[in-house]
Amino acid sequence: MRAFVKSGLAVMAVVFFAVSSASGAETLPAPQGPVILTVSGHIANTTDGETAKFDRSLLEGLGVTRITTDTPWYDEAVTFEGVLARRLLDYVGADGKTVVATALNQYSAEIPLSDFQDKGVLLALKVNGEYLAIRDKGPIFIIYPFNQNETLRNETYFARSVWQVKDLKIK
Ligand SMILES: Nc1nc2c(c(=O)[nH]1)N[C@H]1C(S)=C(S)[C@@H](COP(=O)(O)O)O[C@H]1N2
Ligand SMILES: [Mo]
Repeated sequence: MRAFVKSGLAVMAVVFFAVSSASGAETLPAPQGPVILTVSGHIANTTDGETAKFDRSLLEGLGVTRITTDTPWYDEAVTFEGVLARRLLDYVGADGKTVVATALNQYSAEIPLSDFQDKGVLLALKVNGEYLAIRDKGPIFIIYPFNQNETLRNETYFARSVWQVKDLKIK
């Protein structure tokens, strides 16, 4: 009887594995708190079959990284804390060429996916230890490591530094 139950479970596990790997898609844990970011478009893994929605703790669960840099938006160098954009791309299984980042005020920028993969872009949630308030460029500010790389210190990358980000679409 026990062996029967065990082998039944083993069969179910194999079937489940086959189904989940056939599409390569995973269901990600659903947000419990307020949704601050929705990722849509060409992604394999979703929270609801359609998009990947994140509350703050799901995002921070991907691992928190810091960048200290000068920027056009603060008088002095500040320390940003958040999630590396490439970690988010891996987690949602992003596959594409471009990310369209849209802000709460409907500003949007097209960002090459390669920036997120190779340029150490941070989805910043905090500045100098404090969560970014919406009135202060929160909840998410796309930040490049400007001080580490002088080729980033120009209008092209400043224009991709979207603040009040609410939505990333992978195309
Ligand atoms: N949410 C949001 N992010 C944005 C913008 C915007 O209007 N809204 N402007 C972008 C552009 S075009 C540039 S050059 C810089 C400008 O920052 P500044 O307006 O503080 O000079 O932020 C970028 N990020
Ligand atoms: Mo700009």
